[in-house]
Amino acid sequence: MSAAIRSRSAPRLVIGLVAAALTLTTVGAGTTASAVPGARDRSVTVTEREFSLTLSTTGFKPGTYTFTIHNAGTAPHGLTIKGPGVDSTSSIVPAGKTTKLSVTLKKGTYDLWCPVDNHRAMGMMTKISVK
Ligand SMILES: [Cu+2]
Repeated sequence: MSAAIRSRSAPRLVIGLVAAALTLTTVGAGTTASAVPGARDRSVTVTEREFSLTLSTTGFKPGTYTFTIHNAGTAPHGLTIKGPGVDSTSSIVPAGKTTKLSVTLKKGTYDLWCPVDNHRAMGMMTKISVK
C-alpha cells in the first residue's frame, strides 16, 4: 500500500519541476529577443486606472509600436487605438494584469481610449501625434 502512495506522488513532483523549468526558459527567451542588436525598441507602457490613461512616451514617429497595457486600477480595462490605418482593441485586462497591443503608426493623430463601459467619457482617453 505504501509503495502505491509513493509512486502516485512522484510524478507530481516531476511535473512541478518541468513547469518551473519552462517558466525560466520563457523568461530567458523574451530577454534575448528584446536584446537583438539593431532592433528598434518601440515599446510604450500605458498605465490604466480609474479613470485615466498615462503613456510612458509622448513623442511618436511612424513605425510599429507595442503598447504594454498595465491595469493599475481595480476594475477591468482595455485599450482601443484608432487613427490613420489603425482601428485596434486589446483584450480586456483584469485589475493588476498586463496585455500587449501592437500597431503600425503613420503620421497623424490617433485617439486612444478604454473601451469598457463609459470609461472613455470618464476620462480614460488621450490623443497622440505621430510626426
Ligand atoms: Cu477602463
